[in-house]
Amino acid sequence: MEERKRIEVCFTPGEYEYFKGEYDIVVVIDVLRATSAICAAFDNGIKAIIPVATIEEAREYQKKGYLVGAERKGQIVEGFDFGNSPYSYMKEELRGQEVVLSTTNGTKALSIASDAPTVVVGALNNLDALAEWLAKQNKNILCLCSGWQDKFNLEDTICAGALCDQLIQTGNYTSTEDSSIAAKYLYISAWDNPLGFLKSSSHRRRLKNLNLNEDIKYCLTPNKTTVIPILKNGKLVKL
Ligand code: 3SL
Repeated sequence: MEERKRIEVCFTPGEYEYFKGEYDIVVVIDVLRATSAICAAFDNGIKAIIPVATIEEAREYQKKGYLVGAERKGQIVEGFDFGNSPYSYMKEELRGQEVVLSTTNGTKALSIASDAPTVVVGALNNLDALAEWLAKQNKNILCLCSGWQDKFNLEDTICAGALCDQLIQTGNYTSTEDSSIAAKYLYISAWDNPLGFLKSSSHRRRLKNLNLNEDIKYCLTPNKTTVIPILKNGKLVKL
C-alpha cells in the first residue's frame, strides 16, 4: 500500500524555518484579510498580484507606474492606491490588471514561502475548492499560517485545521505534528459558528475597532469562490 502523504500546520512565519524544505506544496493562509482579499481579487478577474514583503519594495513598483495596495496594522498606508479589504478588489477598473500588494503578515508569509516548489493561497473563502485540488496532488503539504507579527492567531489556524480535516478524510493523508492535530481540534470546535468562535480573537477586535465589520464577515464566510491563486515567478496568478 502506498504511504500516506502528510498535511501539516506551521502556526507562524517565525516557525517556518523548522518546516522548510520538507514539503512540495505550501498553502499560505491569512484569513483576516490578505489571502481572502487575494481570492476576492481573482474572483473579480484580476490578472496578477505581485506580493511584496516591504513598503520600500511597494514604493519601487509604484514609481514604475504599478497600481499598489499597501496595508500596515489594518490601515491603508498613506500614498498607496488601496489597502487590504476584499471589497477594494471588486472594482471594475481592476479587472484584467496586474497589481502589487504589501500587507503586515500575509505577503511576508508569501515571501518566506516563495522558495517552496509550489505555493498556493488559502482562505476560508476558497476552502472546499482548495481542499479538493490539494487532495488530487498527492503531495506533502504545509499550511503556513501568517499569524500576527509572528504570533499565533486563531483564524488562520482554524482554516489550516479545516484543510487537514478534509484531506485526512480522503484516507490518503495524515498529520503527525502536534500543531496540525491542535489546528484540527480548533477547527472542529469553531466550525458551527466561526464568527461567534472568533468574537474575542485579537485580530477580529483590531479590525472591529477600525470599523471593518463587513470585511470580517466576508473573510469568515466559507466557500465564496473556487479560485486558487498560485505563485509563478514571483506573481500570483489564477490556477
Ligand atoms: O496581516 C496581513 O497581512 C493583513 O491581512 C492584516 S489586515 O487584516 O489587513 O489588518
